[in-house]
Amino acid sequence: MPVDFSGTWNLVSSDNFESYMLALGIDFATRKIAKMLKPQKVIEQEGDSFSIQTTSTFRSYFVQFKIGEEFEEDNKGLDHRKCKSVVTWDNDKLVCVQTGDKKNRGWTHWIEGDQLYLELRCEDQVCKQVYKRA
Ligand code: YOG
Repeated sequence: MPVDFSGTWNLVSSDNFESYMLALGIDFATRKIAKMLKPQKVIEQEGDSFSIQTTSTFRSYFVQFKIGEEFEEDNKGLDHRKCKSVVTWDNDKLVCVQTGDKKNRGWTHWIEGDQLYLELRCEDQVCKQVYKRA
């Protein structure tokens, strides 16, 4: 029985987000706004089907996937670079590999206690975020 990520989660901390955005080529002005945001994630998990809605006052992003099934990601409102993404389980961690122009791009989600963790990777940068249940 895998973990259940379902729920509403609010950002409580974000480490190295600026460098992650820089690695993604996000411009200065956008980075200044983005680093002030406190996004909320609404995750729905039904068997192997997931949706993740990340909402903020500035931009929002929605993604839907099934474990092990590659999908096209447009990263609309983020860096707008298309990539081929696939999400798999690594024990109780959800691991996404985003293949495209940027090397080593992807993310990992896991839960510890009542907190949701997110590691965002791009090239040599890793941003670590922590979310708490709303
Ligand atoms: O989450 O891929 O939960 O999609 C990463 C922002 C900031 C816009 C957010 C909006 C990367 C300006 C998505 C922030 C920086 C900066 C709220 C993280 C790009 C643009 C949307 C992500 C996964 C895993 C699901």
